[in-house]
Amino acid sequence: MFAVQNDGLHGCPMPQRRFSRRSLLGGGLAVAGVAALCGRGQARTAGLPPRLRAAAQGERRLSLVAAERRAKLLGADGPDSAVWTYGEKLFEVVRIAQGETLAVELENRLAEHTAIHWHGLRIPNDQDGVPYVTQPPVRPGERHSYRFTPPDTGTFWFHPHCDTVAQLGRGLAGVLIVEGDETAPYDADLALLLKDWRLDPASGGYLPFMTQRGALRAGTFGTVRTVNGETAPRLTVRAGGDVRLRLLNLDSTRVGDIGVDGGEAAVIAIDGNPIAPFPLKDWRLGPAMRLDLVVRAPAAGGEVRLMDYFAAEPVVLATLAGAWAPARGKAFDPTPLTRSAIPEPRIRGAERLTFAFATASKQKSALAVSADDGDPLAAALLDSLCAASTVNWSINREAWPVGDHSRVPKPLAVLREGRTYVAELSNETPHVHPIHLHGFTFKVLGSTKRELPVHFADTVLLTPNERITIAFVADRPGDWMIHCHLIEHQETGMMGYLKVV
Ligand SMILES: [Cu+2]
Repeated sequence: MFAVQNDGLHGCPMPQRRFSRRSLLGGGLAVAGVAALCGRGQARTAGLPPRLRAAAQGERRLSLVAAERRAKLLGADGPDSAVWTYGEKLFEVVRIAQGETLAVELENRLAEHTAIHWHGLRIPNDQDGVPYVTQPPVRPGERHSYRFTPPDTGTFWFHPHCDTVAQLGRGLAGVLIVEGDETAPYDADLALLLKDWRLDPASGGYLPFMTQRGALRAGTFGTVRTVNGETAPRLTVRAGGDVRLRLLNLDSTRVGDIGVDGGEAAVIAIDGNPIAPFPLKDWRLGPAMRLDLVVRAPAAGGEVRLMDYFAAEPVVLATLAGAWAPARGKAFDPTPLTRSAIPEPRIRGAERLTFAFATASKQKSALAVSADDGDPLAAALLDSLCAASTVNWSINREAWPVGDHSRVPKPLAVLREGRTYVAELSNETPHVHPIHLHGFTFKVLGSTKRELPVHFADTVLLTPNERITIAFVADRPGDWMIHCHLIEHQETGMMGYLKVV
């Protein structure tokens, strides 16, 4: 059993000079072990870990070993907790450049099968990481390779797709940053990973990840809120600098209402997709969603706080503390990021789809077509890790079935490759549902309830009784999952798939 390093982003003295782009991106600003290194007088500060070493021209190799390790999630004096991770860090943060190929070797040292879904990446269906649907599960002791070239820049993540409530609940997730969108260098570039843990504070052990009460309502919340594995970390940044914050909601349940207190902040990307910068007031960040911000760091000795305003009592997620010589005196005016070439939906003449997200009635949940012999989906439904544990929720009156019968769902829709689809996502419940479509980056066109900027995303939050219209080009064939990313909803029926042929 290994102890993992929390990605503590505690600041330490940074060299008294302006960072060049090269020093920012070149890997000198390692995060891991920052606190230990500071005491020896080495200059380190908050930042992303180094890039992977190039294995060959244009290729980066990544080795991930899914295993149980130990981590300090309840503070230095608290008991250890067992976490499931892909490596020696609590969350692996992987950086590659746009155009590079990522070659991943996953080894499963867990006691149950797993796989890796690459959330938000527009990659071929056979690399999408959904057991039985796009690949066989990776059994304990087995290895599996992934190889793909992410087409888009941005802030992405990866996680398992069966028994997610327990595997992600124990921390099995990582971050993939595809670089190449910057038009001007930032003074710091930080990934902030938001995740709660269902821990018993006395023992450090886990409370049940799923409860019937939670699964039927807004989900079962964690007891310990962390950012990069720490409670309300304090990050030292250059006074007056422009700090890129990549926020990732890796939690299974928690919806944040993200704001910044004490300084200026602008939204520059949503789910990794650049958007014309606009001032951050507050932004609902549901499970699996990402938000890239630029925040103007405070003057030396000052503080800017990253807040969650969702609860009646606002929560400080992290504090940026200004230090050292001021970086720049210019007014706060973030430059837009460079956009990737996401296919533009052609709305005129597009085919219309509707997806209703609702509770499941008992009769409706049994509405499924008979299994074909040899259909891999039939196998999925006999595997308790991948079938629904019970049925509470549905999409278009169909629920992802439970494992005690041999019926498989048909696709929610069959789409023609290359065509544009406009889909209305309709929340017929009094609960929030962060809806994720695999494989496609869709354009959010509008909401019946909220002012939303038109933006590209892979996950969109449906608030109670809200309808949101999205559009996308179905440009790659395969079976693509669509589901709620509130994991207890996903695992109790709110999941289906679209077949693109
Ligand atoms: Cu949901």
